[in-house]
Amino acid sequence: MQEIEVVDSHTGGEPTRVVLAGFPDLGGGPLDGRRRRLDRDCGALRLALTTEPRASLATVLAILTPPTCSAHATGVLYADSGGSLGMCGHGTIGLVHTLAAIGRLGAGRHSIETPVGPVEVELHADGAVSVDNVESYRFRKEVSCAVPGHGHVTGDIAWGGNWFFITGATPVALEPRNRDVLEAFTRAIRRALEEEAITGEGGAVIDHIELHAPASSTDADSRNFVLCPTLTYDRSPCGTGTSARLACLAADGRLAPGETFRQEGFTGSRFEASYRPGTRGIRPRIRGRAHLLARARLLFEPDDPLLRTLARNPDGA
Ligand code: PYC
Repeated sequence: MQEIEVVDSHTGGEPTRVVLAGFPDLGGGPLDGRRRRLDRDCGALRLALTTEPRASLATVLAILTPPTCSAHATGVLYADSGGSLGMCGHGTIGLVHTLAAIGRLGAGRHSIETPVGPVEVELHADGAVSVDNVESYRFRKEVSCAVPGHGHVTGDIAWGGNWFFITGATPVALEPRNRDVLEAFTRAIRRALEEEAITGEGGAVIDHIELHAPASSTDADSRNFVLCPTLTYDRSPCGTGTSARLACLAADGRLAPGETFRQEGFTGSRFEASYRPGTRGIRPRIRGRAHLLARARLLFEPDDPLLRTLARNPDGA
């Protein structure tokens, strides 16, 4: 019987499942190559680890993989039920908290290798984690697409470790009671971008849609709703989404280097963010907290018909 050892945590409500052992060997070499092998060969197992009955649809996997050199504490591949991710901010916070809790990482600064480049992390004495994310930048400003039932919606396209379409044009308040409307609206934006062939740089699929509005409390600067590739929303304020938003604010001269930006997520949890100037855009720093949920050995019986169903349709649940 196949066994996979995991530690589950959440960062501001968004689940991270760190895969410690038992996942198929994805080979050596650059992490983007291992990411392609994950997408090509492991779809059914990825779905088995990120969907019912073993997981919530929001679950992001952080699959440990050896780093390409000893400068990095570990390598990691992120994936959810929609596919692999380049980077994941809440997932990196969950990963660092988990590795510290099981004695594999101490306090202080470390480098973590991801398929989109190394990120520096800092484990603080109070348990919070800061992530110095990959360089983030705005690719296109004020791009419009026709969204059925909503007319033309205009937003910016930005990179924060994943590709985002970011808009302040929201049909309803970013409140939990409007979740269904917001999911339907952001899914419709995603479809419209695909239909109009609006992409990130180099034709990259824009697989995250971010809405923003004024914060609901006076001690935050903004509130967001982020649709993930899973087609459900991020329960955390989304680390890569916050990075992409900072890149847009910086490009518009609305946030200075070093200034703190307090991002409230759709469920009310917070990240604190700031940036340093980068070469092309900015170097964002995101600070948040994760909490442990479980350490488990997940079992996969070879005659489980569910696995055969997932193997027949490894691209989607
Ligand atoms: O925190 O970057 C993030 C993230 C991406 C998808 C879900 N969370």
